[in-house]
Amino acid sequence: MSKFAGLDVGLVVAGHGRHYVVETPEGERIICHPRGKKSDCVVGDRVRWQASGDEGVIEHVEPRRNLLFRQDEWKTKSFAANLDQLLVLVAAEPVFSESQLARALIAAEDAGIPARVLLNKADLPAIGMARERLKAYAAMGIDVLEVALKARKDEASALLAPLLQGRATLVLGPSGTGKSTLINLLAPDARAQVGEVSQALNSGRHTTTHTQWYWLNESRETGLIDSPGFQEFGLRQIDAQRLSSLMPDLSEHAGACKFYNCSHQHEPACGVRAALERGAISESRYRIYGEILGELVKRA
Ligand SMILES: Nc1nc2c(ncn2[C@@H]2O[C@H](COP(=O)(O)OP(=O)(O)O)[C@@H](O)[C@H]2O)c(=O)[nH]1
Ligand SMILES: [Mg+2]
Ligand SMILES: [Zn+2]
Repeated sequence: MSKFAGLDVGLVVAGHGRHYVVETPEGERIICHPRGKKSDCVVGDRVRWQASGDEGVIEHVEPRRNLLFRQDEWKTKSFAANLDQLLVLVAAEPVFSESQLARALIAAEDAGIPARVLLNKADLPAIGMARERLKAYAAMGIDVLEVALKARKDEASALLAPLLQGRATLVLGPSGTGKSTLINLLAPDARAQVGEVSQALNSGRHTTTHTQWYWLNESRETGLIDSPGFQEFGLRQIDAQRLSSLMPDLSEHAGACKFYNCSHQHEPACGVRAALERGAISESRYRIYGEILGELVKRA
């Protein structure tokens, strides 16, 4: 038995710098600090902690089922741990970066986390273009859902509720796509939840400056995790050789490559480039593959 077995267990529901909010099984929230210098826990972690005055000290982080993170040139940034699924939110407007979308999906695939794409603002005329840009994703077997979180609320919550029920879902997406709208629609007391935590973490603002776990119901079985937007989404944790295997539309054709270690860039008899030429792989997906591969090779 672990030496931490006697300590209280808790769920990390928010984190900012070296301050964390840990929730007890009874639903009480306590500000905690990690023991020692390293602050290596993230939202979604199960931790063992002990009281120290009216705050707490995190003594141990339980082994994770999974961890979604990005690795930029200079730093590694964890999004959340122990996830049941990732929901990548994009919208008709602002126009989304397909590279960011692809990167989020690759990171999820690498971490073994099922992912879905949620396209918001279906009420806007630009939806047609966005839908077009997502065709390749639906074609490779990714669930792409369309909603109008503000314009058609009831329809959106009826669609989403069963997909989220009983799960821990991380919502990722650029700002302005509707993350707050989504949380407020599905977690009726979201404002109270965020207020309580902002105060505790002293971040003092209601914009998303930290990652936060929201419960969608009082029984606390469905969790939705909101996280701040990001500029960069580096994938330097991934081995260049494995990259195409994490992109289902490319990997489908990699078996036809002459060389087992084909980079699909310039080798002869490449199944991926043959598929690209006959239109079975979209040009933007192939371009994104090359762009990420370039970053991985440069590192080596
Ligand atoms: N037209 C339209 N606008 C929406 C919809 N959902 C959200 N918005 C608007 O998009 C803007 C950004 O939403 P917000 O939830 O703050 O996005 P966040 O930055 O991702 O948290 C706000 O002005 C929302 O009112 C929708 O279904 N249709
Ligand atoms: Mg927001
Ligand atoms: Zn190839």
